[in-house]
Amino acid sequence: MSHIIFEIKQNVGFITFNRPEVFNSMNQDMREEVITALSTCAKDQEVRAIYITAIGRAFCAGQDLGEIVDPNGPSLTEILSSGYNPLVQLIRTIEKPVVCAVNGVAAGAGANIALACDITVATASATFTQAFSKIGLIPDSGGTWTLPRLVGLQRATALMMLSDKITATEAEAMGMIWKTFPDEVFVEESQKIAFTLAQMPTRGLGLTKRALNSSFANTFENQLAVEDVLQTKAGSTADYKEGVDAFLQKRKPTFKGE
Ligand code: T3D
Repeated sequence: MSHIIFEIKQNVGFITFNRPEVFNSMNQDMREEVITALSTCAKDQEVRAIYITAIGRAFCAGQDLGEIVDPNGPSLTEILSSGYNPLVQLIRTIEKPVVCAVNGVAAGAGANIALACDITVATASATFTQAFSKIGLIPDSGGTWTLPRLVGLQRATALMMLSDKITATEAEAMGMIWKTFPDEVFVEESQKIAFTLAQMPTRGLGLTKRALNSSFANTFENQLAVEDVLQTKAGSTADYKEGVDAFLQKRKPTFKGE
């Protein structure tokens, strides 16, 4: 892999964007590498949480604009159908928690990849911009689905039409991301979230994600039925038994993700 760094440490799959010279904007090879890394994380039992971040001053400036003016490059349709769409689909459907640690500016598809993750945190100096409207495109990578659900229709529309750059603190205040950390403790604090999740009951967390994914399309009654089915599954896991045993025996549980 030449555009990302992928490693597994303490049950966490670390995916680090590594094209700092173009603000980690994505070309086809990079999208494919991210998809491969995510697919590995989905299959590998050792991986119980995923942590996405980047090297350099930016998190990701979205589409590499050099690629779209290349006459031999992929079309807009190909870029979405074989790139950003499967990438964000994987983030949403992998039944393991995905933490995104936004280390700098997140623009265009870069912003919407960050927002597709389960828990998105940012360093205090990071910024977010939808950016698409400034070049005549519409927001993609699931942004038109995700952003209004996070911040409401009015704010999502303004953010998408104006493409204003907002600070991490503003993003936190409007519910776009979970938390902002001071720059000097950002790496440690954001990784702590991933390491914590990786020691929790992985199947229960995965089923929680499945339930949340279905909630927006469901009536209340239908969602109660989803909870019935998924709670039965969670209740059949070894980690559920361990959680209850540990509580009753007044000891710390050891979850194995099974
Ligand atoms: O096929 C399709 O296109 C459909 C899919 C679309 C998905 C999308 O993501 S569309 C949106 C694409 N992204 C953008 O339009 C954002 C473009 N970048 C910016 O607006 C700004 O660079 C930022 C707001 C991200 C950061 O601004 P600033 O002032 O901090 O940095 P800068 O000086 O503009 O950029 C720093 C370097 O990164 C610079 O290179 P240089 O001059 O130092 O050699 C710049 O060219 C490069 N860079 C930044 N963004 C991109 C990029 N290079 C290629 N593609 C980029 N997207």
